[in-house]
Amino acid sequence: MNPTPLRRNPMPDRGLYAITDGPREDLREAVRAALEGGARLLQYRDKTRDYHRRTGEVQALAALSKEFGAPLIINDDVELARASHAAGVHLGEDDAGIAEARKILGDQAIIGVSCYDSLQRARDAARAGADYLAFGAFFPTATKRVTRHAPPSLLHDARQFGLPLVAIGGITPDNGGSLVAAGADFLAIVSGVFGARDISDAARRYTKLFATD
Ligand code: TZP
Ligand code: MG
Repeated sequence: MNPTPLRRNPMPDRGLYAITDGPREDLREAVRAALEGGARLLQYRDKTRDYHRRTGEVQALAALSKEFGAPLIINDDVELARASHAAGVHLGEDDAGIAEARKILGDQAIIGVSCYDSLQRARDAARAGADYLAFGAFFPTATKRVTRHAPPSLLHDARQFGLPLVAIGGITPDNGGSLVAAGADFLAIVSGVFGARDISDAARRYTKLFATD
């Protein structure tokens, strides 16, 4: 018998996926506020190459992630995820492949993959062992220059892969409900949470979109 290995960092089932917008001086406080507002998954996204600051920030966020029980995912950087014992990594098309990341991070890691607007990329990622599939951008966003736009129907079509689905790109508390209705398990948000004057209140508004009663 091969018992199913216990996952050290199980994915939550659904909810707000808060993605950081640093560098910022108050990163730790901002992330705490997002977690207090109900974020269930947390991603450290920092496009700089400042190794020391990045390492220190990830350490601080790992402590918060543990305190709130929200797994910490590192954007792009498999090595930082490994060194910091983060829950996992998020990979885009310019990052490491899934097999390589799995080899480095192990069976228990959460490996999320950007699929943009492509069902075929999602199929390939699912076959290669991804733990969640991310699609977008669904709406116009100023956070990242995007060339591919995903229609909400893609979420419905991607249900066939049996993996958690993440929606990203220009999502607000007003338009997010339509994506949850279309099949998104997680709403991944940068500016709507971390650009808000009251971060925990903003996070709470997204969290409410997942209320079942
Ligand atoms: N990938 C596709 S759109 C996007 C990323 C990282 C930016 C999402 O940011 P925001 O501020 O929630 O629109
Ligand atoms: Mg990337």
